[in-house]
Parts: sequence; structure tokens; C-alpha cells
Amino acid sequence: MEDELQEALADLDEEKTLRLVEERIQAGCTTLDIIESCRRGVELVGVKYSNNDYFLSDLIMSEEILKEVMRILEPHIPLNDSNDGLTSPPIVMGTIEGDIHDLGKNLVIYLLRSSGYQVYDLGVNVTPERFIQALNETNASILGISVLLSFCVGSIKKVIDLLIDAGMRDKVKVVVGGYPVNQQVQEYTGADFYANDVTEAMNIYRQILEIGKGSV
Ligand code: B12
Repeated sequence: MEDELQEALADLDEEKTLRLVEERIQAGCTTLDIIESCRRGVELVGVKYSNNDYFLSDLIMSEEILKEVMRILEPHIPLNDSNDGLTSPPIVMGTIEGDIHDLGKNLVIYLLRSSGYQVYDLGVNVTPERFIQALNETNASILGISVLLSFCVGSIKKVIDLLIDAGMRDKVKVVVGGYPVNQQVQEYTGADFYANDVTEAMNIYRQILEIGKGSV
């Protein structure tokens, strides 16, 4: 089915994209559905970039449009005041070493925080050692790692190897997310879960946090 919003973003038509986002909010579409249409739109931007139809400046343009979309959406993201998050274990998140993509990670963090969860954001280009240090400092038992560049996937495996070496592997659930992530990446890195869209990401965290009502 054709998705006008996805196409507008893929065409880097900022005015149309923002208008369609506003219209969908008015029509009662969920923020998660709107975000997913936008994510698919920038995925097409990526395809056009790979085919040399778009350039780096176009990737930057898609970033600018996505940021504007988030500015419009943020006040509409429902706050969950169930207090679930306050009794849940903290979550550490970051983008892996070598990679500076952070829009997807920031989005997931925003949604988790809106649900009341405590998230420590390590930012981008995070070394495997820094992830382990942060887990020790925060006592977090959930680690989210974002990766958009395929050649950075190897560093995620390094994080998990370090967890094993430190005797921490069975105390930490590792979730990997981002465009190139799939079951093979999960198996190769040894992560517990993977997600490459926002709905899946939120479902996985809810699932882990449900189990974690006891201990994760
Ligand atoms: C915008 C963009 C940029 C922006 C990034 C801005 C920023 N602040 O993030 C800029 C212009 C800086 C950029 C730079 C580059 N980019 Co770029 N970029 C993109 C683009 C078009 C969109 C990425 C994006 O923001 N998507 C929208 C978000 C919402 O989606 P998402 O990140 O997938 O996140 C969702 C899920 O994956 C998941 N998720 C994400 N993280 C996590 C983490 C956890 C724990 C969980 C549970 C879930 C989760 O939830 C999110 C919400 O739905 C992609 C194309 C694509 N297909 O993704 C290329 C793309 C990722 N870039 C690419 C490349 C090559 C580069 C550059 C190397 C280009 C260059 N020549 O310099 C540099 C790399 C710089 C670096 N060292 O990192 C390639 C990577 C190819 C590959 N397979 O390795 C892609 C795929 C484009 C392409 N087809 O060639 N890029």
C-alpha cells in the first residue's frame, strides 16, 4: 500500500512531510505509526544514496527533516504515569564505536523515558570498554546498543565478549537495534534480542522489564 508520508520523506519534501505528520496527528494516528512511516521513508533515502541518486547532503537533509518531525511529535507522545519504570532496572544505551548515527537510538530513549524508565544515554561512538564501565557504574541489567553501519557490528560482539570475560553475561540482557540488525547479527554478536523498528523495540523492552519485575 502506498504511504504518502513515507514517499514525501523519501523525496526529501520537508513541507509536505511536516504537513502530513500534522494531518495524521489530527486524524488520530499513533505516534509509533507515524514514526514508522518516517523511518521507512529515510530507509528509501538510504537506498537512493546507495544507488548514487542521492548524496551525503541528502542524508543530512533527511536528518534535518526527521528532527523537525520529532519536534512536532514529542508533545503528542503519551506519558505513561503507571510508575512501572520507577521499580524497573535502569537501562544503559549507546551507539557503538565508529558509528555516529543516533536518531533512532534517541527516539527509543525518548519513548522509554516517556514511559517512566530510567535510561543512561552514553551517546555515540561508544567503545566496548565504556559500555562495561557504565553497566558497573549504574548497576543496569539491560544494555541497548544501536548500530547503523554494518562494519561496526563486530564491536558489538566485542562488548558481549567483554561481558563474558567479566563474568557479567548472565546478569545483563543485551538488545541490539538499528537498520542492519537482523537475526544473523543477533546470533553473530550473541545478543539476547534485536529490533529494527520502534514498535518491536518497545515490545522487547516491555518483555524484558516484565520478566525483570523479579530479576532480569
Ligand atoms: C540520517 C542518516 C545519516 C545522518 C545521521 C544523523 C544522526 N544524527 O543520526 C548522517 C548524515 C550524519 C549520516 C552519516 C553517515 N552515513 Co548515514 N544514514 C542516514 C539514514 C538516511 C537514516 C538513518 C536514520 O536516522 N533512520 C531513522 C531512524 C528512526 O531509524 P533507525 O536508526 O533504523 O532506528 C530505528 C530502529 O532501527 C530501532 N533502533 C535504532 N537503534 C536502536 C537501539 C536499540 C537498543 C533498539 C532496541 C532499537 C533501535 O528503533 C529506531 C526507531 O524506529 C540511513 C539510511 C537507513 N536505511 O537507515 C543512512 C545510512 C545508515 N548511512 C550510511 C552511511 C554509509 C553513512 C556515512 C558513512 C556516509 C559518509 N560517506 O560519510 C556516514 C557515517 C558517519 C559515521 N561514522 O557514523 C549507510 C550505512 C551502510 C551500511 N550498511 O553500513 C546507510 C544505510 C545509507 C546507505 N544505504 O548507504 N547518515
